[in-house]
Amino acid sequence: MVVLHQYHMSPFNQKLQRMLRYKGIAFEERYWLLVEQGKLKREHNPIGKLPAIEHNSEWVCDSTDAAHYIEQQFAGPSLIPEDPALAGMVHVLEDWADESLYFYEMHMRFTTEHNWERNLPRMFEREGWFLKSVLAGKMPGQIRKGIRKITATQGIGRKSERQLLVDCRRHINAVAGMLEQSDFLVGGQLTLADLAVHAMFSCFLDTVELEAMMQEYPGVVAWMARVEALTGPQAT
Ligand SMILES: N[C@@H](CCC(=O)N[C@@H](CS)C(=O)NCC(=O)O)C(=O)O
Repeated sequence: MVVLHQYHMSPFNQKLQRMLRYKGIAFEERYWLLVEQGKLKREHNPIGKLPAIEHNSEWVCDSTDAAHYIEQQFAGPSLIPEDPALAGMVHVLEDWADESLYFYEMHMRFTTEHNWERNLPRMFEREGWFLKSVLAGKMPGQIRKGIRKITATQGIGRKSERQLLVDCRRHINAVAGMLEQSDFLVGGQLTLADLAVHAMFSCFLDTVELEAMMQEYPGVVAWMARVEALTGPQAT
């Protein structure tokens, strides 16, 4: 049995959940609390990041490594094309989602005032009494400050909100362009690239501005529904 270890707010979870469902692989979910990060680092993953999968007592950390592991170890429809040119394109798009779009969604969801208010309750919904009891105190402010520091170091957190929205429109528009002649991003069939980009765009929908912006792109909305139909919980 595969165990999918996750932090519940992470967009990367979705990539692996959808992949496992699409391939028809049964899996258990284990959600870690923020306060358990020390244990996670000590016992399983020194980097301390999630998601990771556990299979045959082995941990594979990082959603990209886990996705490639799943692809190699399990049967079921392939999500990484054999053709090297298509596989290369899938890799580039997945990496763009993970290393660029991720920071936009993180910054927009958790640092802008109204979106922070909207997403904060969900951030703590799985935490135990300890974190919940400090919710009224400094904890949320500290987490938000921590996230600001991450996105400022990465770079996009130093941009104005107006510029971020210009960037995000360019990103959404790019995906809309790729979908003009095709139902999926690479090679006309569902791949890991779709799952990676879909995961970040789902988080875009958790912000007021990007939710509205996405509605201006019916091709992208239809593609999101297509990916959901093939890989959502109802698909298994
Ligand atoms: N490249 C990693 C990124 C995973 C990642 O950044 N996970 C975040 C949650 S969204 C995390 O675990 N953060 C905890 C930390 O940075 O200490 C992947 O694809 O799995």
